[in-house]
Amino acid sequence: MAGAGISTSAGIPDFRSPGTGLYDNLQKYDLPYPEAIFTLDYLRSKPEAFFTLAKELYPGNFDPTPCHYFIKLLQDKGVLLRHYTQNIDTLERAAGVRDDLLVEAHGSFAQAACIDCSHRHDTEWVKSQIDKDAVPRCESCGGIVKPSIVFFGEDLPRRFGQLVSEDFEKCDLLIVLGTSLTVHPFAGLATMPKPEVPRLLINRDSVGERDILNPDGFDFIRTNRDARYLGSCDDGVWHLARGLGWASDFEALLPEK
Ligand code: CNA
Repeated sequence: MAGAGISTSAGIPDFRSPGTGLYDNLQKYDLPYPEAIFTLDYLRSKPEAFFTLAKELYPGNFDPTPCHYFIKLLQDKGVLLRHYTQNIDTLERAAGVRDDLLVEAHGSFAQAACIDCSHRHDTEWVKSQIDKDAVPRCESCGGIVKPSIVFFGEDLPRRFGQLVSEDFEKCDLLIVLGTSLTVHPFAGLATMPKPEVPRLLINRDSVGERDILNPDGFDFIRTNRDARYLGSCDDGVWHLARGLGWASDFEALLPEK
């Protein structure tokens, strides 16, 4: 399972890293609070803010990182049961992770619909509007056309709920990459493997640790079950690839510089 931290080395800011994260750099939008940019109420009142950001983050503007290619390597080795991502940048697809092995839990830019009448719109047209700094408006009712990324308060795609129980029944290792584990229900996936199943966190800082509010969180000190690599995701997956004897296969997947 992964979050924005696997894409920061591609040049896409995450939400919460102090200084570089989006939440520290949203002053130009004059938001009442940072998360407002991903709420329907704010979208209705000031759509320009979200669409300016969407233009910046639009797929096609960035390349996958070594960490994305590591996920592809797990797929090629036949050991990837599923990749759950919170990211909306579609860099997993760009690295070659197959649709059937991917759950884009917070949606993506792959579809777009009117927030009032749900009428679907062509994504190329939506992109062309965003590119020229226009708010895409529904041809049927004039409502705002939003890419199918999940806003706060919206339901996750059906596929997420459909796959979670069967996947975590089978999961025999969970790797958690580049996420602060603060956005629910996604963050709860970290507590879903069976109690004996090992969990590995690769992240800049330690997150998701066990406490009174999170009794099934990681315990890196008292158990052998949970392990952490504190550093960059790209470095962390390189350590893993070398440890597994896959360094040359990994190297072969990476595009030439
Ligand atoms: P977050 O809350 O911003 O947390 C990111 C985590 O990654 C933090 O713990 C960072 O310390 C860590 N981190 C950042 N860079 C690295 C790195 N290079 N190596 C290792 N660790 C790193 O982001 P989450 O994904 O946890 O929050 C969920 C939100 C963020 C989702 O709803 C996403 O849609 C949303 N988001 C997505 C993108 C994207 O698609 N790339 C970008 C920004 C935000």
